[in-house]
Amino acid sequence: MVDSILPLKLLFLSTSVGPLGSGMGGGVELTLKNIAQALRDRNHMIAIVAPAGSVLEGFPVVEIPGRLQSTAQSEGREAWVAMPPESMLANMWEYARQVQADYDLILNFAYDWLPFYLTPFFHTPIAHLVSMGSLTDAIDQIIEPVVTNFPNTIALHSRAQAATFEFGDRCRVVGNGFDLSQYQFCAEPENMLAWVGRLAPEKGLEDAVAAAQATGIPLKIWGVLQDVPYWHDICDQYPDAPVTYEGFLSTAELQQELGKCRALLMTPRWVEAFGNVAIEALACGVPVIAYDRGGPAEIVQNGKTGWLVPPDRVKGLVDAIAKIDQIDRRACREQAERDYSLAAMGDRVEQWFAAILPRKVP
Ligand code: HBI
Repeated sequence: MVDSILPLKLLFLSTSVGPLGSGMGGGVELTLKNIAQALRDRNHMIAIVAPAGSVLEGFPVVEIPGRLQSTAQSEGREAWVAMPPESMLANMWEYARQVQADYDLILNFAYDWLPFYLTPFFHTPIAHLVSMGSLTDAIDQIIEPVVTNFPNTIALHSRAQAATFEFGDRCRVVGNGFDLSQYQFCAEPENMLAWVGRLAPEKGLEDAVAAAQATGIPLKIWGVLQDVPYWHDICDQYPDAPVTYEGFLSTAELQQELGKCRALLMTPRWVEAFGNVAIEALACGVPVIAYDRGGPAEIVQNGKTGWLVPPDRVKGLVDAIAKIDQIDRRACREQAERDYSLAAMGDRVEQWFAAILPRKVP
């Protein structure tokens, strides 16, 4: 517990692209849940606001109706800000405006223009946890004045993500944290590889499939099938690859299956802001083979908890797979416990909030 932080009343505003529990919110769904747990463990009061249909076990959710935002990463740098009729995001922030006086701090998880634009209009301080690297000029340009006029209120997950924004050096890097009691260590894997994430072009799944074909080691794929034509193209391109799509599993089911794998392959085409799945794998004792870019490159300890390979080259993946048995699976679990537990993340988030809020004299 950071000494200057008394129990706070916190309002969490979730991602705008899918209900909590649907998987469409990607890593943010898990991040929001883990931060809520870490802070509730420290006696803070959390209220969560999210799209209608959201479910988060253990937490009441204020469900907001309306049409969801389109995903920011599927637009271009020049994309205009788009708001649908009956916007869920607008409804969410109208709710926040009405109740803001009941809270010490609002925490925004949405990667959208509106929350940043509204920040100066609110009385209650707003903190923003930005979930992706720089994607569009419009979003960069609306975040920058918040960085300047509301110091310490913008946090990111990794230094690599920060480096994609020209104002990145003025943002806080908080990593992430997980309830490691939900992840069982597996010492003896089966002969298979894992790939976990939204099946979408920015995730580079085709390289993992090519590596499975080259090594002949079966590859299990878990995650939301977000881009069906993309997946069908991969299947057409690698008809004989030993790969199976295993669907989108809950954390409990995923960690059970993931733990049985010899390694997790991470093949991002973009600067992955963090790479939650890398921590989930390490927590199960599963080494991570990742392209040397983005968040995973700051997580994987090359040669100790996995291998970092030159980006976008399947040969690097194949070479790393050949030497995966050099990695001690126990060292993987130990790294997760040291750096990415709920307690470690709770400390970082409390320190972040203490930097934003006026010191509350007890
Ligand atoms: N796109 N417009 C928009 N808003 C979000 O909150 C958002 C997104 N794309 C992806 C996303 N959030 C989450 O999947 C992050 O975890 C990446």
